[in-house]
Parts: sequence; structure tokens; C-alpha cells
Amino acid sequence: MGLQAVSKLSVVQANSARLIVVSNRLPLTLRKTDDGWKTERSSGGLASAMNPLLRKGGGDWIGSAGSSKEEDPESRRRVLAEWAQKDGCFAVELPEDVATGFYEGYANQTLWPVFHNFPSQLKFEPKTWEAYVEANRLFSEAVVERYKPNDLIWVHDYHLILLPQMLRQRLPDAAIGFFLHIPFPSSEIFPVLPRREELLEGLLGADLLVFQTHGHLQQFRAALLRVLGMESKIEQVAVGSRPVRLEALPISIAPEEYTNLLNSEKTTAEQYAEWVARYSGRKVLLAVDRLDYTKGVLERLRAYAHLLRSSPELKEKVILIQIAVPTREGIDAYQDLRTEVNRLVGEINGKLGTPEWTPLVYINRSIERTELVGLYKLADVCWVGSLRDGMNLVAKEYVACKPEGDGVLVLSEFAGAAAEMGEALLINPFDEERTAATIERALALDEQERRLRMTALHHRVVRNNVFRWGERFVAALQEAVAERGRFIDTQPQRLRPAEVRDAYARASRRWLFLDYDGTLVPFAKRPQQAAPPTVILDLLSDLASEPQNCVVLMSGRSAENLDRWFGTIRGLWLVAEHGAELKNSSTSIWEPLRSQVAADWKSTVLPILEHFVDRTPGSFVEEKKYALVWHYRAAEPEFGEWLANELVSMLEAMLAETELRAFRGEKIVEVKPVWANKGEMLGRLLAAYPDPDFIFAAGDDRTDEDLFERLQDNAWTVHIGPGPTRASYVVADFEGLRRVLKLLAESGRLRKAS
Ligand code: ADQ
Repeated sequence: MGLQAVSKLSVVQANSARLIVVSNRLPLTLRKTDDGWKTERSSGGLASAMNPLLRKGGGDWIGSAGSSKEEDPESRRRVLAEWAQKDGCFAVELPEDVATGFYEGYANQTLWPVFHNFPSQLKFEPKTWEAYVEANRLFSEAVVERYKPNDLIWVHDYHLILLPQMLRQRLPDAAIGFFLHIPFPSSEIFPVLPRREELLEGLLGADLLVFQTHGHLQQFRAALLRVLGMESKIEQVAVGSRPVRLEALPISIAPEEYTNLLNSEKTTAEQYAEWVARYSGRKVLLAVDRLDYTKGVLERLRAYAHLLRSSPELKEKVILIQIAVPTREGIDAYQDLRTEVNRLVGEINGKLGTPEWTPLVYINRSIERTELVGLYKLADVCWVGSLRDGMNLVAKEYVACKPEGDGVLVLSEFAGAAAEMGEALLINPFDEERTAATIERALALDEQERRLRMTALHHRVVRNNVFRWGERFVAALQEAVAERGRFIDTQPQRLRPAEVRDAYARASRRWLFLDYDGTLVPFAKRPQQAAPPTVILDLLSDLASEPQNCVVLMSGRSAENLDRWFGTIRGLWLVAEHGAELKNSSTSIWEPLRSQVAADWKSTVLPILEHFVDRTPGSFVEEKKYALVWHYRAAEPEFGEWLANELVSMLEAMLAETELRAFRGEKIVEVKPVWANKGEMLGRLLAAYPDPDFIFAAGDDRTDEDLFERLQDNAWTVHIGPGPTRASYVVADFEGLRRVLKLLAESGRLRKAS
């Protein structure tokens, strides 16, 4: 069986693994009637997406049922027992005060606004945080109770950010995936969150973290760096010896749930016919939102009023149907929004309507899906104007209801959906005037263009449906769990000096790459205080004098500095500024790795670094030929780390389009061209002395990782000290490495003597 077949097989097995889905709300809701509690299906993005998936694969769903526990508890208990038995839905019961502080408090007045880049709406009270922690804890109890070995746990959304870590503590081996339905905020805004460290640590308990778009994933990585000082790769972050996989998977819908209704539901057909008659001769614009300030309802109404005022020819020719589902009405910001929307609706219809024409039909309630699909079919234009949105399923639902390719989607560029629905007409909903112009264009779009755009969108929504999304999530989770084993296998072993000595003795062509600061000598407060002791000079001379050896001292230091300290050692190669310049031991001439190097960037970056020096007593800037370095070893440690995170985040954004990068080293931030690294230099060295049968490379910081990565598996790559590394071996400190090098030098001397 080929590898591909094996991996397909593992995906099939993954899909048949039992799933525990955990979300704030179950897809079922309790409703009180005169005959006691009754069951209702929840509406909303998550339920629309997960229901078909669970129907297919089977498993448990854990979440809260909503509603008060106090009323008619007997009938309530009966209904919940039925949910568990018939639907595999298990209700988590939160005490009333915990439920309120958790949902209306921290989740929706602290996290929701900040994650949607609305920090001005943030409200925080410490007791709502306590409720959030307690709610997450109660969810973790419920999961632990249902969990069986080999289950896959899939946690949903911002209500349960602490759950992955809580579960990791209770079930260390469990497969835990997390999907964030809402956007991840920019790294400028995320740090305003009270308890931000705990939130990131909570997420990092998962094996797999999935976002709606790559943009959100990048923002998460930037927050990790800025808040926790954690570096990550685009697809992975290491939490100690455990990998956490990062992915972007845009959620979708089950298109046939909509088209089936369109094709066969009687009430849909009847309502549709009635609307067609009612609105005949008019173009229909449709908007469907929860009444949330992130959805841009106010901005849409203002843009619509603008359109009607600026294009009088549309009078009596167009109608906007705005459906707004009431949501989170216990929160002040939502009540204020409702009042303002009501006022605007009155104003538009009062001032701009005519006795024969109501330009805006405002429906402030949830509507049945049978009715919704009819409206989608009817609408000439669907207008999605989110100011910020994780995805926005309305956009996809509308497209699913347009199999014939008619209709135009107008979509906010700030909805996650915009990342994969490029054929929509994109708008900036904050720009009232241009939004109005785009709506006008949508109304007038010629048939051919309309069909081209809608057909492309339709194909994509049908292909990338929610089943595919779910399967990809589950497969990614299984792969992430399998990666754990590989990750541990690739963790470095302790270096055994005798083994290296034997390999060294057997070899006839050897390369030894040695970093200096932190590797051969301990760090000093200032770079110039780290002059090499005699023992190091002797050791390097011994090793370099062996004719079968090429010994390279690779350092971040300048060429001039290295020459001053090591220039007299015969046979020693020198590499300065992390690989930017090389001195061949036989020619004694410094050669740059690149011939043309721009240096004008320094005048832009230097003032920024100097600003950080002003803010950080004990820190200073070092100017090298190819780089600028901010050193903060003598600064107050926590403050220094915090500022270094801030500096790197800031420089990363600023240098994004250039060949320069900002790197974190041991108590330094270095700005240098991306090509000036030890890995790049390696090619040139190996060309000068090819086909070695022994390669030894030792280093302690991130610049050495470039080298370790380039070297093959059979090289002796050695990381000095603790911390994550790609090296195959570790030694505890510089003294440990000196002992190993001494052993190598002695074995050479012994051979010469014999
Ligand atoms: P929501 O913020 O709820 O979801 P959205 O993606 O638009 O946003 O989903 C809304 C759902 O509710 C749609 O299925 C829609 O049909 C339904 N709906 C809206 N108005 C309705 C009405 N009046 N009557 C009946 N049904 C109505 C969150 C994130 C989104 C993300 C989803 C899924 O905020 O960005 O797309 O999760 O991940």
C-alpha cells in the first residue's frame, strides 16, 4: 500500500472516531409552554454548521441548554434526559450567577468587543472573569465525565478559551482541537484584554488551533509573540515538548439544506410567489443579521439613505428588506443599538418613502428557514456589511440559493468570507458614500458579469461545504496528535562525549562550526567584556592546527572584533555578523556573502532603537556593518522582555516588505538582512572543503538554529543550555562544551603522538 493510500486510510479512520463536540449552547433549546418545557432547534451559525456533521459521524454534543433551572424542574429534567438519550446532547448546568457573569459578562462584554476590534465597547469586572473561569471548569467536568480513550474533543469558540488547557491537565493524552468562530484581533488590540496571558495559555492546551482565515491565524501568532514572547512557525508552536498545530479552515454551510427547501417546500414556494407579486417592478436588496454592533446594520441604513438621496431615479424602484434577529438584549450596548436602528428605520421610511412605497422593510425577529430561503431566492442583491466578522454564513447561504447564477453578493471586506469570495463586490462598510455607489453598481450589473461572478461563487460554496470543513478539521486533529510522537522523537538527546570523540577519531575530513558568545564563553554585560580566555584560544589553536580539520568560529560580532581576538590563530576560519562576512583561513581576506548591500535603512531603524534605549535604562544600541542590535542584558529582566516583544512586533510590521528582519537573540533584538545567517553561509563553506565525513556544530541561540536546520541528520548538531532547538543534541552549558572540545583536541594530539 502506497503512502498516499495509508494517509487516506488514516483520514477515514479519523472520521469514524467518536467526536465530543463542546460549545456554549447545544443545538437544542428549551422553550416554556403551558404544557411544560418543550424542545426547539437553535438558529445561528454554529448550529447550522455542526448539525449535519454530527448527523453524519455520530458522537456527543456538550453545551448549556439555556433557560432558568428554577421553573418547572421536573419537566425540564425529563426533556434534558430525552436529549441525552435520543440526540446525544448533554446539558451542562451552570448556576444562574455563573451563567450571567460568564455569558453576558466576560464572554460578551469583554471578549466579543475586543476580538472584533471594538475596544471602546470593552467592559470588565473581575467577578465576571471568575464566572468565566468557573463556567469553563464546569464544562471541563462534563467533558471528563463523557470522555472515552481515543475520543476526539472539538471545542468551539470564544466562550471556552480556557477549556483546552483545563482538559489537558485532566486528560493529558486526549486529542483536543479548538475552532474560533470569531476573528482574532490585531496584536495592537489583543493586549488590552484583562487576563490576556491566561487566555493564550488556555488555548495552547489544544493539539490543534483553527481559525477562520490566515489573517486571524497571523494575528494570533503576533499576540503570542507580543504577550508571551513565544515564537511560532506558520503552522506550529511548541509548548515545551508538545507541538500545537495551527490551521486556517473557513467554515461553510450544507448547501443542500437550502436548495432542498427551495425545490420542494410548499410554504417556501407559496411565500415566494406572494413576494414576487408584492414587489413586482422593484429590485430587492436583502440584509440578514443578528442585531449586533459588529454586523454594521446602522452603517447599512445610513448608506441606504445616502443612496436614495443621491439617486432619485431609484425612487419606488428598489426596496431593502432588513431582517434583524434580536440578540443579547440584556447588554446595554445592544439596547442602544436597537433604539438607534428603530429611529433610523422611522426616519428613512418617513422622510424618503411615498404613499405607494416603503423603501425599507424592517423585520426585527427570527424567521423560519423556509421563509429565509424564499427571500434569498427573491433578492436581486444580498448586502453583507459586517464591520468585522469571523466568516458570515449569510453570504454563503445566499450564494447557495442562486444555483442559476442570478443575484449579486455585496460583501464587506472585513468579513472572513471576503478572503475566499473574491467574486463578490467588496465594500468598506465604514465608507457610506462608496458603499452606496457599489450598491448602485450591483443593481445595474449586466447579466453576463452577474452570472460569471455568481457561478464562480456558487461552485466554491458547493465544493467547500461544511462536511468538507468538518472532515478537514478532524483529519488535522488526528495528524496533530500523531505529530506529538514525531516531535518527541526529534527532541534532542544529551550529548555523550565519548561517542563524539570516537566519531571524530574515525573521520578524515572534518568541519567544526562553533558559535562564540554563550557557547564557548558565558555572556558578559557588555559585548567587549567577553574577551576570550587563554584556555579558549589554546583550544581553538589546537583544533585548527589539525590538517584534517576546518574549524569555523561563527559569531554575530563584527569582522573587526573577531580579527582583534582571533586573527592570529592559524587555520581558523571566521564568520562575522551571523554569516554576512567570511574570512578564509588560507587567504586571510574578509569576503561579504552578498556583493551589493544597501545600508540606508539604518537611518530609519536607528531612531526607533534609540527610542527604546531612552525608555530602558541599562540598554544600548550596537552598530555593526550589516546590522543594528539593541542589547538589554543589563535592563530590568521583565521590563526588558516586554519591551523586546513590543519592539519585534513593531519592526515586523514595519519591515514586512523589505529584506530586513528583526530577530530575538539572547537579551538582544537584532535587525539585519534576512540572508545574513549562518545557514546561508554554510553552502559557501562546504564548497571550499567538500565531502566531510564528520560535521560538528555547536551554538546556543536562535541564529544557530538556521545552521542546524541546514545540516543533515548525520551531523553532530549541539545546542548549549535549555530551550527549544532543532539540534540533535544538548549540553548543559559552555563548560560542558569546553570539556567535549578538549576531548576532541586531545584525541587528535594522541594520534599525532602515536
Ligand atoms: P453569527 O455571528 O451568528 O456566527 P453568521 O455567520 O452570519 O453570524 O450566522 C448567522 C446565522 O443565523 C445564519 O445561518 C443565518 O441564516 C441565521 N440567521 C440570521 N438572521 C436570521 C433570522 N432573522 N432568522 C433566522 N435565522 C437567521 C458566528 C460568527 C460568524 C461565523 C459563524 C460561524 O460571528 O462570523 O460565520 O459564527 O462560524
